Amino acid sequence: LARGPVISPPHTVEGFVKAFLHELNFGQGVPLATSSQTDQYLALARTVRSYLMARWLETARKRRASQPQKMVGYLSAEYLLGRQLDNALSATELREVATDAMKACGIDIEDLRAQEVEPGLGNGGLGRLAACFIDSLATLGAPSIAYGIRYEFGIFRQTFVDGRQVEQPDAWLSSGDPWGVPHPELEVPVNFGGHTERYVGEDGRERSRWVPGWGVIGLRYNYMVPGYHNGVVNTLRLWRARATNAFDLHIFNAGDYAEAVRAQTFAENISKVLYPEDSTPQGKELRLQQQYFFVACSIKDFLTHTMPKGFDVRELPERIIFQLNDTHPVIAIPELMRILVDEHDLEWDQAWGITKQCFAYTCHTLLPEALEVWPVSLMERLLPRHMEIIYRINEEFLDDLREAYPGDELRVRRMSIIADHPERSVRMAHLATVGSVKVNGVAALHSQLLKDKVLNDFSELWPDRFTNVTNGVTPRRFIRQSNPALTGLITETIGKGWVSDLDRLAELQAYSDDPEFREKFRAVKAANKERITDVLAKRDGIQLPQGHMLDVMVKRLHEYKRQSLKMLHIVTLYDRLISGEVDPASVTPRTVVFGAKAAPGYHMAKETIFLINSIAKTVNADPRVQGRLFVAFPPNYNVTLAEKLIPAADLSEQISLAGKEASGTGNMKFALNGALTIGTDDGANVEIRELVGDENFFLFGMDEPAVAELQARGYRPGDYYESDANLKRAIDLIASGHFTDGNRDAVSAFVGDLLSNDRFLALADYASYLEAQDRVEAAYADQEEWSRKAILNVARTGFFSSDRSMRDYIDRIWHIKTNA
Ligand code: 26W
Repeated sequence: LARGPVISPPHTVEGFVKAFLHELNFGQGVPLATSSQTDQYLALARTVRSYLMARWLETARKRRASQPQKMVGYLSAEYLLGRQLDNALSATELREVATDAMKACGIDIEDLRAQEVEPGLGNGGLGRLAACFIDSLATLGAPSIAYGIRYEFGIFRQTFVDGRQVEQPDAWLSSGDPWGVPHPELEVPVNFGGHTERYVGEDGRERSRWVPGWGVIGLRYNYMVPGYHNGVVNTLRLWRARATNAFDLHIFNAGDYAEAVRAQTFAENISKVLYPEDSTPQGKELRLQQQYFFVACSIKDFLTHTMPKGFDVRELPERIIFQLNDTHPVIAIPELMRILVDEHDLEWDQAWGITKQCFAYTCHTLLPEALEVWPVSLMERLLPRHMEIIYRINEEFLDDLREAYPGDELRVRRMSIIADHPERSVRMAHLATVGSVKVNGVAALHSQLLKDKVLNDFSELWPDRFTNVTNGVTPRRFIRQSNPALTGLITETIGKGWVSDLDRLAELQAYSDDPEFREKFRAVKAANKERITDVLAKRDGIQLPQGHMLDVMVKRLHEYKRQSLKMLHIVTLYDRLISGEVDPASVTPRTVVFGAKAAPGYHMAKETIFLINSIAKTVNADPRVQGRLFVAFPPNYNVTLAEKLIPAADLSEQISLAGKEASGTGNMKFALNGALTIGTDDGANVEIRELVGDENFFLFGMDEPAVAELQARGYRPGDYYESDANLKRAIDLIASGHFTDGNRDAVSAFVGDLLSNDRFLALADYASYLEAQDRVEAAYADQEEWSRKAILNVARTGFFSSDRSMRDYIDRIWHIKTNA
């Protein structure tokens, strides 16, 4: 029995009620009669968790019993998970049982669902992508483990005070962590600081030894990642930092109790908070500590707990591939070298041969300022042995380069892992590229630009190392859970199975001309609009007008994404209406919804938030545009809100400057939920347009070569302002203080930057954007045609399932076998 299958609580209402009451009574310690909604939510979550746990143990047992298989270790500093309850219920087919069980206890499960605080352990695209990927890996039954950090505070909660962003801490753990399974007994020591020593071993070989200055302990928390309807439950393992006993003992013995407690806090700081920057790394010491902390814990954990005892490290490349989610975990490369050379006593060359095969690197950006670099001085202080190892990796790499490109010292310097200017520092993207089997971008255009621009020297040297894997999103969360109405319609039309085989959406194409199907499709949209109306009323007291086209722009606030261009469009629409230039009855009523957090230190982004709020306030209060134009900016856009908002959208705004958005994943979610895209030729927009067809996509703006050419010629935003009357009127209206209670000073910096700098060429694309928006209005006026386009967007975007992305990684990068 001990080796047999794990016993799960029965999948019956009675069984579930029993398990729930057990959790409520003996976990929460309250009787049903006096329990609060928090008690009930926690007990429900733990009940569901016990069902997951049974499958999790079973998955682990099967893997142990089968032949040793190569695994993937996904290393990511961020996982933007979103709420867990719904996902767990639908993956395990427990939704009905749980709903009925709660009803039997006199509880509406909806009320409990609303209690859950989402774990927001990520900033935006990169973190959400990691969450979609682990969902797909479990659904594919891929042998994998995901590693990250259990931040005590996730992405800040955004509030608006007088239209300006104010950040509040996200204490997501304060009402308990029912999904996390802690293992405090499994401590992983992690060292920092100190110095290195040279010594000669018995064999006469010279070696280096790290004498660390201090250390912390990593505590393991497991989160279960259920596959969809396949019984598989994988692991997301997040690390929490704690002080070592030796560390405090030492100070306690010195008699300084308060100092010892302070030391404890110092160590715990490492997993305290997620850095809210998602493009400009601050080069903060604590961030490097976080990176090394979780990477060291993860590799150690893999080698000591996942691999059998006494296993030969020379076999590592047949047993593991670590996927590096951007450069944040790249310190893993020198860390594995250190383990092989210093702890397993391998020769350098042999260790390097192994290490190079154990990593693959995904780059998620094209902005030069987003590429991480760490000052050598900081590295030497915090990780002296790793710095030594990086020096040696670089030396040998530069030797090879000089051989390959004799006399081309300029190229050698460009490619060096160590930069000399403006400060001696380690270029993490270079280290990642040198130490990986594959380097990939996240959409076709992005991967091409990586090869041609950002990492051009490297792709010339190693053309086969570079590849593309276009991003994807999980249809479980972003269609099935978030859009039950559409899910119902799809299933009744093409049958089951599409949720884990999204290419089957293509079968919907046949219905795009069917009037009855179109009617039902519009009813789905209308129902989702009603739902978001309720949500925003309850959540924020926002009263959305009804019967409008819903135009949505949700993503992090960044200049390259060009929320400011959307703003100029709104001001133009408003100006047309108040100037009497257009007949109000002839314009399509439109509600624009924004959602965006700005990095707390990003001044321009915060000014943009203030301006959007100012415009919203003015527009919504102006009787002249009532019923025609409305602007909503609900604060604290997160995964939970996205799940309600995206299914209701008619129009998806994907308007980044061409060549700047690596991929985008929101764009995919909108298309899959039947919104049409207005977008530039950027990131995955390119592939969306190719798939849905030109006639079902509103393209505008310069493409990447045109952008490059204009910038080479010298871009002068003022010229566009002077020569385009619409643009001039919009900017003048903002500058006049019309939206800021007459206060021109409040907008002068913003307007000044737009007119003299405009780094992301918003003014250059304005006319084209306006023209495309006019095409949108005309198209929307014909609801039959619009429905056809929207249906075809759903039918033709099955490619963007993250299941397909994961299969791509599996087949072309990882070379692992799945159990499915
Ligand atoms: C502070 C340093 C830093 C720099 C970059 C932190 C985080 C980043 C991320 C790479 C930013 C990010 O999330 N990039 C987005 O990744 C998505 C998933 O691949 C893409 O779809 C988005 O286009 C890209 O902006």
